[in-house]
Amino acid sequence: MRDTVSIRARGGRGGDGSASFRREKYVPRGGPDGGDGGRGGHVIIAAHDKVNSLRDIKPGTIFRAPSGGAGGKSGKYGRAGADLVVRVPAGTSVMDAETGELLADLAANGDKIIVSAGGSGGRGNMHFATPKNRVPLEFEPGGESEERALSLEYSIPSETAVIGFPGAGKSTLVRALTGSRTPVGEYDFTTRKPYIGVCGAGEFASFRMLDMPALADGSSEGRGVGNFFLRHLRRVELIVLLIDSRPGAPEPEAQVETLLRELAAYDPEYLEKKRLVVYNRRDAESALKGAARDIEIDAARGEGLEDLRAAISQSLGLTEDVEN
Ligand SMILES: Nc1nc2c(ncn2[C@@H]2O[C@H](COP(=O)(O)OP(=O)(O)OP(=O)(O)O)[C@@H](O)[C@H]2O)c(=O)[nH]1
Ligand SMILES: [Mg+2]
Repeated sequence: MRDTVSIRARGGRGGDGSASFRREKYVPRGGPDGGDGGRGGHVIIAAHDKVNSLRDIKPGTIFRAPSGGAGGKSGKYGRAGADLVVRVPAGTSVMDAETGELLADLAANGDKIIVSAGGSGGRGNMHFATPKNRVPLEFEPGGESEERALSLEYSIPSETAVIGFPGAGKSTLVRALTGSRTPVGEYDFTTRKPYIGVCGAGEFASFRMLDMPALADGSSEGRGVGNFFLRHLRRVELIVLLIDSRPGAPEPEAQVETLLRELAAYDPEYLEKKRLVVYNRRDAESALKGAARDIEIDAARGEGLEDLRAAISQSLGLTEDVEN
């Protein structure tokens, strides 16, 4: 999965204006009739729901839109250069690679931005006639477009995500709640990349949930699969901290502390998101004596899932108070 890519974009050059004169019988030299050039094509980046990642965009590609056509005789306009549309998945941020400025967040299908506008068409000599100069030879050349260095960053659009220690049961939980096919395994670090599922919440609503690879002490230093996947928390509103309560696992408070520290190491703003602490494996009750807990579940047996679904729906403001 490629989540970031650097590219360049350059709109088309504008077409030149034309310098021409009417030819009329018996008139040696008619008035100026040179038309305007057409504008160059824009380079546009657009979110499209058939695109799921940035992997098809080759790093370093220069996207060049075609030039506008030159103006012609008899006031004819040059044709505009076609726009070049680069399709990206919904959830792509577009940044100016030189300044780091966020140019657009293409969050939803159809969102788009012109990243390099085509040059304007030059004016034809029609426009340059004056009472003093009836035979202007001047015309304007087409405008140039400015090449831009861009970086694209994709983070999966999802309302919620589950993070936790290796083997805490994150994938089991996301499968149980959403029916996603995220892999479940006996070994630590089974999940190597984020998986998404959709969970129904009442008749009209649903939320998306990301199953994340394990986060552990040292993920920010590359332990396990590292922490690259935390990029995909960016659009998440609510983070579910799934606590492993197997005997021998660190104390719940210590797990929460480690998870928060690892989140902050990636991006301190992540600590401002809503959180829900969930204890997996009710069968290991003894390990949890006295611990403050929001919700307990047994993901494998499907216990407590309704409470969890309700708590998430409520936190996201999805709880129905719709009549009829
Ligand atoms: N008894 C019991 N076993 C569970 C529960 N949840 C998960 N397991 C088992 O624990 C193992 C790990 O579960 P996963 O869902 O893959 O855990 P994970 O947190 O996604 O693991 P990583 O992706 O490796 O971090 C699997 O063998 C699951 O069947 C539970 O609530 N109760
Ligand atoms: Mg997993």
